[in-house]
Amino acid sequence: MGSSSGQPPAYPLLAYPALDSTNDEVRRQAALGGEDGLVITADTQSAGRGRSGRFWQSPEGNLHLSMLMRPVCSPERATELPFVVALAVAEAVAGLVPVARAVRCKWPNDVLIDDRKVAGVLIESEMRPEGGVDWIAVGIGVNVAMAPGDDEVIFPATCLSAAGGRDDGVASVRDAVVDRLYFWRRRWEEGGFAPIRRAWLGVAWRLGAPLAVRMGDDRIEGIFSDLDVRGALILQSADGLRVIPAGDVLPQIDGER
Ligand code: BT5
Repeated sequence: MGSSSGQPPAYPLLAYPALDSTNDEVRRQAALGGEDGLVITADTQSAGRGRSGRFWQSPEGNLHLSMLMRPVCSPERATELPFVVALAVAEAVAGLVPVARAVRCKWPNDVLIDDRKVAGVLIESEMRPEGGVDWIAVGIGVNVAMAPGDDEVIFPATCLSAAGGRDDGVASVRDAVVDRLYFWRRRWEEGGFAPIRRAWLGVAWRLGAPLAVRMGDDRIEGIFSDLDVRGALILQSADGLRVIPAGDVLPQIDGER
């Protein structure tokens, strides 16, 4: 359970060798009265998941972390949180790989190194029966030592070690992620979404360039021109501006490679 320096971490941590999913453990801990800021990690997950119930490969050597948050904002502003988290993870990752590597945020909440996905974020929450948010699970997976092969994933993946990252172990990646998470969350609470949106756009993957997005059965292409005030993706497509609240950015547009 120690931190990378051998000292106990400066934040509440429950570190497990194995779990179904760290997000599921947040749900259990929340029911037991777990407090805001509690960090849960598992060396491996048997049922690690991505968005829309997709599977998240969770081998030992990678970081699987969830933070329990008690309500941080009004429910209408929940769409802002993924960007706060992605930004924190991107900054942590950028501090761990050589500066020549391009660390970017892919809409809505993935982190890429040189066009390959190194981290994903899954945010889940539950309401109180009487209304209002009870808890939020901020789930983060960072590929530290291993990444799935290209034939196993919808978007090519990489890991910190393949990107020449410092080999200080998972605990140091965990500490860096938690540190940046606290920092960006405070920034968001104090300054609202504007500074988050600005910083995220500053490291956005393919801003100003053609992008293809899958939304349900639709595939939309256009120039990635902006992020709206709620975090929706704005594409300049052949038939005008398209505002996309949710979807998957594809690795390439038609005609590429
Ligand atoms: C995500 O979903 O990127 C969110 C992943 C969140 C994982 C963390 S680990 C800690 C916490 N506990 C959990 O149970 N989950 C969170 P999405 O954008 O839907 O991407 C999922 C897709 O990425 C899969 O369908 C695969 O194609 C691909 N994939 C699976 N494992 C991967 C990995 N380790 N690295 C890169 N891509 C992966």
